Order: sequence, then C-alpha cells, then structure tokens
Amino acid sequence: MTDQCRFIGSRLITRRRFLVTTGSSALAGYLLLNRPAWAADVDVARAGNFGQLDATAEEGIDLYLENQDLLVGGRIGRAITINGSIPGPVIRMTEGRDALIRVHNRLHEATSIHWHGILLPFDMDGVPGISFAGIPAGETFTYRFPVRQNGTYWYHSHSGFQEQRGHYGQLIIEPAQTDPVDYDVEYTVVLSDWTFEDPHSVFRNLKTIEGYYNFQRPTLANIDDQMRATGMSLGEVIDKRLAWQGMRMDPTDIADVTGATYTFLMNGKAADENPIFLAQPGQKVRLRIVNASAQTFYDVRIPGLPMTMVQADGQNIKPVETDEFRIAVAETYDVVVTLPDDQAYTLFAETMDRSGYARGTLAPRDGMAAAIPERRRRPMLTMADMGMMMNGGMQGMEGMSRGEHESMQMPKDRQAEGGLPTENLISRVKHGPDGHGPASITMAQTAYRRLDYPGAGLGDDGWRVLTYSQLRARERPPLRRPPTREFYLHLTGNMHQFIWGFDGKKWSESDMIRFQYGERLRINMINDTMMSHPIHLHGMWMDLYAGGNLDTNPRKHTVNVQPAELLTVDITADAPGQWAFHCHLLYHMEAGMFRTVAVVRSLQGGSIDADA
Ligand SMILES: [Cu+2]
Repeated sequence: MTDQCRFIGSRLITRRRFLVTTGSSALAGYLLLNRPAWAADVDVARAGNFGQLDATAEEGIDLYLENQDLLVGGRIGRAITINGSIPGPVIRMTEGRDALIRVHNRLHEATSIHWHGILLPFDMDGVPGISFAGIPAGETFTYRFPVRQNGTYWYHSHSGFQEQRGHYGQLIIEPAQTDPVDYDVEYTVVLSDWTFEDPHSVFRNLKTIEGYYNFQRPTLANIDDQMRATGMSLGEVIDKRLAWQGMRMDPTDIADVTGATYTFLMNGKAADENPIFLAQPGQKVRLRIVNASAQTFYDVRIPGLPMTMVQADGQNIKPVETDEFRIAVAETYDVVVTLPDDQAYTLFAETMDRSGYARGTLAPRDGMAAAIPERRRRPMLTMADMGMMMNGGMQGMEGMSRGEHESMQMPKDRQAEGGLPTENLISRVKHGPDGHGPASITMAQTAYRRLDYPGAGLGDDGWRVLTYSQLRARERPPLRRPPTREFYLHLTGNMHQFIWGFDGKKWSESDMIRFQYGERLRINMINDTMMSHPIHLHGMWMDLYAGGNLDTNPRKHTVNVQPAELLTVDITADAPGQWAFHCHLLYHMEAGMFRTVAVVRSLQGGSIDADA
C-alpha cells in the first residue's frame, strides 16, 4: 500500500506544479502543447519510477492503465503507464495464497494483462479472443487465481502493440518453503526496448519496406537516418547499398527492429541514466532479470564479475557459473553475483545485433560508475545458421529431387505405445524444400540440435557463455513421464515480405492445435528461418530437452529456437481450456506466428472441455 500512496502523492505534486507554471496564461498552454519533443525541461515524470505491490495481500491490489507523457531517456514519449510508470510496479505474490488484482482501464482502447509463465485457470490468462473478451475502455476487470508456483516472472499486455509502449512489469512469487537460493539483496532488472514512433507505423514499415531498420543494408527509406547514424556521405551509403543488393541472402538480418528506432532500457532508464544497484562488498546480490522487450534479444554480462545462474523462467536450476548469457525476448534469468570490493561494476546488456545497449551499475554507493565496454562487431549469420552444415561440410542450397524429399518427410504425428525415448534424441533431421507454402522460402535442408551453440556473435571473446545445454532442473519436476505422442512444427517465414507463421500458415489461415487432456506430448520444433524465435506456450510448462533426461531437463515457458535448429519440448496437457502459443517477438506474433492450443477431451473433434 505504501508504494501506491507514494505514487499518488508524486502525481499530485506534479499536477500542482503544472498549474503553477502554465495555468496563468493561454500562451503558456499553447507553448506546452507545441513544445519540441526534445525539450526536457518541462515537468514530466521520468520513466522507471516504479513501486512494488503485494497481490496476495488480503485486500488485493489496483492497477491503473493510462496514456501518459513520460521522459524516456530524457525525451518525452507517449507511454502506456501502469500506476504512473513504465515498467509497471513489481507485483509480489506468495505461493499458496490467492492473487487478487483489479485492473482499471483508463485508456481509450481495450486492454488486457497476461501473467507470463503463470499456471492458472485459462479465463484468468488475459489473452483477448482466446481466454477472455479483453478489458473495454473505462472498465475494471478483476483477476483472481490461486498461486501454485514461485520464482521470477513478468506480466504484460496481450492487446495490439501496447507492450511496445511500456505495458509490462515484473512479477515475483515468494516460495511457500525456504528459498534454496542464498542471497543478501535482490534487484529487479527489467530490460526492454522503447520507440518514439507509433508501433503501428513500425509494423507498417516492416511490412512495406524490407530491412527498414537495418542500417547495414540500407534502403531509400532510411538513407537519411543511416547517413546521420554512421556519418557516411550519400555516396558511401549508396555504395554500401549496392553491395548488399548483389547478395541474395542477408547475413546481417539479425534483428528486424534495431537501435535505428529503439532506445534500450533497463528498469525504464536509458544507458546514460545509469540505474544503480547498491550492494556492499561481500554481499550476494540476486538480480532478477526479465527481457520485456518487444523485439530485442540482449547479451548480458558484468565485466570482471562471474555470475551464478540460479533460475531460468522462474524455475530453480542447478547453479551454473558463467560470464555472459543471451536472454531471448520473454525469458527470465536469475543470477547471483558477489560484489568483491569497494568498486563499481557495469551491468551491460548489449543487443544481439550490436545496435545499442542498456546498462546499469552495481556499486556500493550512489553516483558511481564503471567503464562501459566497447560494443562488439555486428554478428554475421553463418552457413550453419542457414542449415547448410552436413557432416562438417556445406550442403548445396538447391533442392533435392522430389522423390528424395518425400522419402525424408517427417512423421507428421507419431503415436508410441510404450512412450517415446527421452534421452539421446536424434541430433539432426533432414528435410527438403517443403510444402509449407509461399511463407516458407528459406532453405535449411538440415535442422540440428544447437543446444551447445551460444548464438550468433557469441562464444569467441575468451569468456564463458551460457547455453541451453547447461540448464538442469534443480529437482525433478513432478508429472515427468515419456511422451506418447509427437509432432513436428516448422517455424516458417519470409523476411522479405515480413510474413511469419507455423508450417507455412499465418494464424488467420490455421486451425487450432489440439492437446488431449492428460496426455504427455512432444513437439519437435524446426526453425526453417534465419532468425531466432522465442516460442511461448501459455498455461503449461514446456520441458526443454537440454541434453539431459527426465530428471533434469528444465521447465521453460519460453524457448528460443535458433536458425536451422531442431528443438524438442515435452508437455503435460494438464490445463483444460484454450491457450495461446506464439513467437514472443511482438511484430512476428502480429504478422501471424501464433496458434491457439485447445486442450480437449478427444483429439477426434469434440468441443473444448474447460471442465475436464
Ligand atoms: Cu518470431
């Protein structure tokens, strides 16, 4: 409650100052309305000023969604705030209690909140059109659900592009039992990406002009921006453009939306605002890191300090020490670091495409800072990323003959009597140019396990980088058994037209995916594209095959599938109802990389049985 009061208090002060400075003259009001966007001297709240609320307290909590001007990185932007800030408040819960959250929609459009990674009744999941009708403008929706897990999670809008405008925050659930993680102080670290453009126009740009935000491969549309950003002359820009046009593939297409439009944020602060995380020498600091970005993957490190990874997607893992890790959109990782001395250390979150970074400082006193590392070179996709590594050599891109292709078709939907293998799964599958339609123009002929691959641009710096193969559940999660059914799901897309989907179909063209209630199911995902896609399943865990076994494979709510990767997850279909299953890159989801999963009583039709 105190944070709520503080929030209201600070807003009242802001409003009073507003009246004093502008209320006396109509001219002042006019100037205020027409001030240039970079005039930061007016009294507008800064982003990143968020509190903390306990949603399992008796009386519950209230969240207020509003359109509001905020200073983001020193410049005024139009945000969707939650209780006056982006990110929204840290919502705390205690395992074993009931959460009670009243969401008041003061926007001029419908909204929603999805509790990311939380197991709950499907009508509390917050996806308009799938689990509920959404929250109309001006109305209040009450979420109430039992809290059956613990760990670090987050929440965000599932309506349109609202997430891109700041509609997200962290969710922390205290365990009912003693926390096995040992730490002295803890901090929220919410990474995100912000644009001063209307997200609808970002999407339009992506749809209409290929590589709009990709400065390495300029287009006419962004030639001015590129000259400004690179300091190159018009001639140089054009030369570079022509060089790229000669290539059929685009090895720099690491990210579709880049620092060309994004300001990268840590707890709502741009890098030069330097959010600080205070700790004394010798203290163990737990950083609860969530990637709440719309599109941005981050590579996170603290130069000079090893990090002990203790949790992934809210689930305790066997502690593993590393120096850097890539966090895909929507993933969470908890790391513990010990401040060794009376010095400052930089918490550095470099974007995967190296077009920018978010940054904060871990230090014993306010006002301290450490060196900011030099940004590394923009990574290039490799032949391996294009699925052309076969027996150590390169595989041609041209198609196999039709007959050869068909004989290698994957089993579409395989039933196994005694259960499928759960260890030493096949390391690669071969598949040809396939029947996945015009949305699938890419050419990976071999998909293979990449659990040991740290990701494009990582692994050559002389320090350790975490990979999925290092993730092991701290304790064997319940409900583990061999799956009895499996199917293959291709991640498909056409980056030239910005079409994304599964098995060559956009959401609007697709059927729902049916899980049979109570079954243990395997999905083998094959990424046919040259981009990484963080795939998120609502309502049920995905047990990631990380090279271990039934006891140790970690549970994830979001799995990053790298280019040409074969990635396997097992799912216990224990949550009746309808659920979303999608790529968590916001603009990919909007472009069609989304499916509805129905947990049904019978796979042979039958209606969705929410009371099973
Ligand atoms: Cu995607």
